[in-house]
Amino acid sequence: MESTPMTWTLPRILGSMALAVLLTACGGGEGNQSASDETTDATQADTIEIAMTDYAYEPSEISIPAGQEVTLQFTNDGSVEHYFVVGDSIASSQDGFEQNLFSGVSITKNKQTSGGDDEEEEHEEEEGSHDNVFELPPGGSGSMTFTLPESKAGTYTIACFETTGGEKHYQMGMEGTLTVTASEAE
Ligand SMILES: [Cu+2]
Repeated sequence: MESTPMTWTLPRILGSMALAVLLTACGGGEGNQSASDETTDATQADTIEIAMTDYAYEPSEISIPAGQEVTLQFTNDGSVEHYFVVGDSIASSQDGFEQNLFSGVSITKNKQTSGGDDEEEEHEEEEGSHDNVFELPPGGSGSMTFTLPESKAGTYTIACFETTGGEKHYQMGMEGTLTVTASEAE
């Protein structure tokens, strides 16, 4: 009975020594670890919801931080197909921008369309070459996820190049402003 305190005290001492060794081991690597933790925090996903209507974007002014993964979540609340295109100045052909914001940027697209039988929609999805354009049929929703490099910092125009009644949507007010903010600016 007297030996009872000894038998549990020794393992306790050994246990706390082992713990001390573990803590020391962890502490040694802390310098590197905290640096990568900060990077993880900075790239935390951010979601911005944008509704497309006849004929506007809501909101029409959005701000996206460079160097961070951002998801734009779209819904088409209008009665016709709408496009989300971002660039500098509108080309003379009026079918797009001279320079697209997303050129050279890898984008992950995701679409949910209520009318899944629409042939035109399927065709456009398979095409996959219009990386700079996000189009949605009426009632559709979808998202695009990307990380913009710091070199893209600046102010851009958002416009819809779909035509209804002989007029481009952006000419009817379906345009907006997208600002890419450099991370050092804050
Ligand atoms: Cu439109």
